[in-house]
Amino acid sequence: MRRRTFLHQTALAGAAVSLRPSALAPQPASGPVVVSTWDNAAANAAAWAVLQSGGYALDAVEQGVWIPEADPNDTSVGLGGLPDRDGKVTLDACIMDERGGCGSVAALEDILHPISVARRVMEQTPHVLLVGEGARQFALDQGFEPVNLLTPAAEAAWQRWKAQNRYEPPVPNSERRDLPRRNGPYPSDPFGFEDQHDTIGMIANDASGHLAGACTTSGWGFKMRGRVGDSPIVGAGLFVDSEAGAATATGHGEEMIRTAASHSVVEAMRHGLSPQDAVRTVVERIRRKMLADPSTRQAGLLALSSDGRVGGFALQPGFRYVVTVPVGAARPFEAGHVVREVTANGSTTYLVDAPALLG
Ligand code: SD4
Repeated sequence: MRRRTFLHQTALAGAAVSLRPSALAPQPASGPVVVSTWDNAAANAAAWAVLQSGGYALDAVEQGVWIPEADPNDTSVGLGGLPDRDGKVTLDACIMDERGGCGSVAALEDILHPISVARRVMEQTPHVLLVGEGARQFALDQGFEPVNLLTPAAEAAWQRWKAQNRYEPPVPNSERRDLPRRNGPYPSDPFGFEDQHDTIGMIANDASGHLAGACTTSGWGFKMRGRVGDSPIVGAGLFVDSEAGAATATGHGEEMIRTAASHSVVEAMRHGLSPQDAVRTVVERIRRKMLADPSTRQAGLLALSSDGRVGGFALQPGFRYVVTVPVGAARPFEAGHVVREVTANGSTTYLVDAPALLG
């Protein structure tokens, strides 16, 4: 019996009787799979370029998230990210491989690709997490060039924010640049800034069955100096365990940290839940444990099982994700509305509107 099949069946055998596999459950993927938060199709394409040629999942997720990190128009990842309330762009990132190896950086300044610094932490130090000036010094010692990450547009947004100087959490779904801001069904932004947060969480399975994940962000726009979100926290913004699967999170990081959200999703899969049931279960838990008004928060979770099935679920409507699989492969997800489907370079990429608890 193949090892994965054995693990899957063992997990199901140990699960409660009510955990019947859904009749809609997709078949395990027959090739690589890459899944990312929000409409990060360009990042999936970069990851696919690695996976398509038989490359390593860890390289795929690292190179995939380089795309938004280097995009000055993405206002919350890497270059062009909105600064903290003192005007400094500070970055959080985490990476994990199929062995459970992990590295992360938090509150890192002046470095274009925090994900690659996180990988160096994993590969070149005995540690998991480096923060602030120590992380910056480590990056420079490793040969990363210092760059100014504060673009004129982000600085102008910060100046506008300072004029109002209201310190409140970001609006849910502010990543959705296509949504009407003022009169639509989603709450408008009290600051008048449309993109206060954004994060890419990417999880992937390569053709050899290696799982990996990466998560990178500049966090809340105009956050308190020193604030660290869930993205660099292993188990909160990202978790990978080849025996069960991988998960990543986006939205209000404090909620993810309080519930160890990504780890919880992977544990749910380990105990036999499908990826879709796992993300739903954990969003329900986040909602139950929430101290704030849930209508003011967003939590979006993605899961990829070790046999290549995908789940996505959110607290509020509006969370989207992108999945890329080989052309001709069955859809690896069982729920959600497909907004767009594009076939290119031997792959099909689906943009999926995730189901939501409050939707
Ligand atoms: C954070 N979780 O820093 C990140 C922000 C985010 O979509 O995911 N935005 O809390």
